[in-house]
Amino acid sequence: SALLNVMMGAARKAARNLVRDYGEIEQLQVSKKGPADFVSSADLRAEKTLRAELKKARPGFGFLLEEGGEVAGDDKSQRWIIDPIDGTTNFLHGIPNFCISIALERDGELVAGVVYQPLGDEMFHAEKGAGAFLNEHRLRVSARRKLEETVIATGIPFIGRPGHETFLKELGAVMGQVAGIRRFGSAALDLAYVAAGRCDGYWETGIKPWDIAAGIVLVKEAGGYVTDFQGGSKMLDNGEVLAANDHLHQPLLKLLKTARG
Ligand code: 2AM
Ligand code: CA
Ligand code: CA
Ligand code: CA
Repeated sequence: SALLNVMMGAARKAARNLVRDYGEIEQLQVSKKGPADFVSSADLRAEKTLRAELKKARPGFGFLLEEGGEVAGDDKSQRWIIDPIDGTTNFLHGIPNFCISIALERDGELVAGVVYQPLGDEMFHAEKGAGAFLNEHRLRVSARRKLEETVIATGIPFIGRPGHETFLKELGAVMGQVAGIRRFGSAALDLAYVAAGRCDGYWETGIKPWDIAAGIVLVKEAGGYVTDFQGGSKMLDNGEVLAANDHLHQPLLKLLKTARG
């Protein structure tokens, strides 16, 4: 669609500089926003490009940007939710698992999402009602039903973030039941992997709207379920997310709830 083309075009443009910067990581200016929350000149430049491109194509829309915060638009009903680099720690360490994440929220509902992994040239995209895709291939969540056959992604709380004790309980409960657990370091890509059926599920807490907004659209359009830990849809508000296929979502939710006590 025209909308997705705008989003994908912006992502590709911002990605060109990211790929260049990735090869010259030592040249980047890096500062800390929190105990382990790094931001580099590459994050800021990517965000600037995304903002300019999207503004050019849809002048009235507002923004929610990881680095720039909220920017009101004339059109109060539509805003972009953007993470210019999801997986900055990976990016700065020369680990290729990072992406650009762009979602469109309309009347409080997520209606389109793009997650672009530039080094693998993997463009995940989805629009509400029109399915999810990786490049031109239609995506479908995994069909696995047996927990013991599943690979589940998660995020480990970093220094300065609460929830370490609770996470260890969750991990203890899940690791005893599944084939494997993965920690890739980009929430947006974790959700894209669930949409693609590469991972059977993903959970994390303490996550921000720009980490998951686009990925949520991908998983839903690939036939999966995404909820918070109450089974509701307040993921953007409470920062809890559990994504899985329809067979595994309930069992995983139960496991996590029991573990948390
Ligand atoms: P980021 O790279 O955009 O900051 C992985 O668990 C998720 O947490 C990623 O989406 C990552 O997004 C985010 N993250 C990693 N380290 C972080 C930190 N120190 N503070 C805030 N968010 C962080
Ligand atoms: Ca960050
Ligand atoms: Ca992020
Ligand atoms: Ca980021």
